[in-house]
Amino acid sequence: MCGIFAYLNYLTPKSRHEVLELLLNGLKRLEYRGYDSTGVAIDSPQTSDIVMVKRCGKVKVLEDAINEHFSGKEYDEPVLTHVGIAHTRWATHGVPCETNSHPQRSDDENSFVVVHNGIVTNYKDVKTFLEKRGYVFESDTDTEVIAKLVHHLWKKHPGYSFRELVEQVIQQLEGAFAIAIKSKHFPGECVASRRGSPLLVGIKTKTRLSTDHIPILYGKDEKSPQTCEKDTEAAKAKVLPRTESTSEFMPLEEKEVEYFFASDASAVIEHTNRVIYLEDDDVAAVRDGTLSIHRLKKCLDDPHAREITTLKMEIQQIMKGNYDYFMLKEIFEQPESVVNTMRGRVRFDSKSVVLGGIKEFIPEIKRCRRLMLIGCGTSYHSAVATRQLLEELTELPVMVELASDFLDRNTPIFRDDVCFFISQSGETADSLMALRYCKQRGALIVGITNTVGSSICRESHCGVHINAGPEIGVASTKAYTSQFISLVMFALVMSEDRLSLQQRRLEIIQALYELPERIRQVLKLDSQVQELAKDLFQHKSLLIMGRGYNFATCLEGALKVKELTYMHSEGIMAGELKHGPLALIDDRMPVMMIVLRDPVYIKCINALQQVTSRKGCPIIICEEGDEETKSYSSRSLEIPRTVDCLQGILTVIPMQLLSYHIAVLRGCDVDCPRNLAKSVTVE
Ligand code: G6Q
Ligand code: GLU
Repeated sequence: MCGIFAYLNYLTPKSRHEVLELLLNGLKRLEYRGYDSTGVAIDSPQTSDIVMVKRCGKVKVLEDAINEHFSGKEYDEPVLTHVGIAHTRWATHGVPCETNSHPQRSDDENSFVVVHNGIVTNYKDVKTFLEKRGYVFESDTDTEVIAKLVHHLWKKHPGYSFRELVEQVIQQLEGAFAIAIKSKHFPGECVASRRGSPLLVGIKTKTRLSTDHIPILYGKDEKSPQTCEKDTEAAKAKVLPRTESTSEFMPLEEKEVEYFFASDASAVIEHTNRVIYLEDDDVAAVRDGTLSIHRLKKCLDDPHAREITTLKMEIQQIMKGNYDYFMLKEIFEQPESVVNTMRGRVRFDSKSVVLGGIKEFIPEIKRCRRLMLIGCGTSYHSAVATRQLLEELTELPVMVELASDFLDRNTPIFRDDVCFFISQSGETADSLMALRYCKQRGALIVGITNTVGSSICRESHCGVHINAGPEIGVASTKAYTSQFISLVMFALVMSEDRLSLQQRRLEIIQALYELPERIRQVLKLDSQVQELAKDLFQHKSLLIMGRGYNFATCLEGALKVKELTYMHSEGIMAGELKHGPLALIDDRMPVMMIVLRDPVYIKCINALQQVTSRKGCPIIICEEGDEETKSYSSRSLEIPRTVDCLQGILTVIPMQLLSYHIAVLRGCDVDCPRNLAKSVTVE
């Protein structure tokens, strides 16, 4: 949800134009995270002031405004040290408009400006507190309280450093945030922090970095607390004392250095592959080119330093290449992404499967009472898709849960439960909250994510990285098939020593081996799917029916259609047809039915007949050469045969393509569907 990008160059001359270009590029890379409005703040060339440009709409609109606003020779002059912050928003508080866009500011003079990702849940209390002290709010955002609170504390405590001020502020905030702050009173400095929302720091130096770790500096009490008055709700929150760094380590000090603060790695990879993933409540501050990471209090097991990790991501992975949209590229990447998910794990010669990230926990998992698979949206569907196989190969009860509903119900969780959290981004707030809920109750937490360094990754006891590569399109495609395969691999690991299941395992491993080629065959249906899209795109609704291993495809297909085309679509369990949905069927209602030669084939044929006898004209997804099934309709898509439990991977691809083509025909923005964002870091 939303993208933060900040850039600081120290003793590395850059003109303001170059800085702006860097900021805009960063925002473009993050645009998939939120795109209803955007903004930047940089230093003015004439004065010591901060200038901001904000616009409603996408980064392109901001770019045009910047070209108009920041013209003139002074913007070409190189500046040795400069800080710029930028934001692409996904509104939670206040409609998308210029005033509500970020950066949000402390006062008319732009003394402190902040970009924020997340929600400050106690913003009303803080606002009341500040209003009583004369602050006049101009936006409807929760974020504005952050800028104004830093300003208030700065006036009260003129001796405090920028970092200390921010430390005081985050003590007052509840909810989730990642923030980057810039101030005209602290030129050349940037302070960033996070709690619940992701944030990383990229470091670029001319020569090799002098260290692989940045020490964490822990504060110690020095003075009595006296930051906020005690007469408001906000002030009732605990105010921690001013801190001083105490550490035998030295912070990162490089002569010429550039720092990037970003919500995710895709925004920094073109500049540097050396990053630090910040943890909750870290305060990262750059002053005189020196980066230091601070925490207020040291807990028992806290580490001494944050590691500087090397990103494995390649720049091509986040470029569109020859494709019009990221989503299309990602759909067509699936023959390779599924191989990457299996690489080094499925050994086709010895017919064995090893999942390094959970290997040591397998005995514990085998002893568990039940498996719980928890996720949201597409990730939840991957759980639905593999539940049946997991039940078969693990012989354990398997519960599949939507993270939000799971939390609403206060679901009972026990120490001998194993809870899987499936999340492409690894940052989805609902899933993360559910993870913490289960962890507190002593369950074993297994993360299935696509994002190294993400919160779910870090907070799990063990996990599987699905290795699908960066997924930029808001509609999840290749992550789904890779999550699916990761869970299938887990089922194979769990059944390794079950003699009675050996035949079944061999059949699945063989099918996994053939899968990339089968996916390639399905992708060849693209032009046929495009023709079907032409039949469908002017309709209001699309029903997608199936059962057994293909029910998840119906749910996932309907989700794709809804989010990309804004058309109504519903995934229907074919067995439920006669219990209600059949009433929708007539000769005009568009219907797709998945009817494959698996154990539920006859039941699917019954459903098909129920539809055709009500004059329904379904588009059928059937197996290659299945003339009998095809004869029920004039329109069909034939997909290659594979083992029943992997069919869902092949049947979902035509649905991904169909939603894509319908969206294009309806003139929708495929990569940035309205009202959505890639990483949902708010509950
Ligand atoms: C679907 C969307 C969405 C996504 C959920 C969960 O196309 O991408 O449904 O799957 O928002 O996200 P995570 O997998 O990142 O937790
Ligand atoms: N809550 C903030 C707002 O609505 C930030 C939203 C975001 O993460 O983009 O402005």
